[in-house]
Amino acid sequence: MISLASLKGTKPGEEAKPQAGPGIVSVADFKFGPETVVVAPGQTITWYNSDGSPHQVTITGAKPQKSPIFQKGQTTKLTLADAGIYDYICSLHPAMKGKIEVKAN
Ligand SMILES: [Cu+2]
Repeated sequence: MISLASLKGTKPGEEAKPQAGPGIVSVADFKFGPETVVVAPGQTITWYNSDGSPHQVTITGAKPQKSPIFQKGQTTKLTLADAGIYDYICSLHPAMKGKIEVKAN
């Protein structure tokens, strides 16, 4: 029997790669892309890991948040309710830096 996962070209434990779009950040070659993601308050931000290495998202600053560690082919998600600019790093690789801009319309 052909599993749905193999039809999508994913391996067990992997998710389908989300299409690039609002709130989607790809993690590849130890970089977050785009480096600054712009979302509305309460909009989910989804990171997709294309690297062989696990990664993680830690929002630093006044309102810290930590995502779970996510492996190759997996996503992690965070939601921020308040407008502002949030710097974040990967706690496993602190040289990896990104920014989230939460902007009310
Ligand atoms: Cu990392």
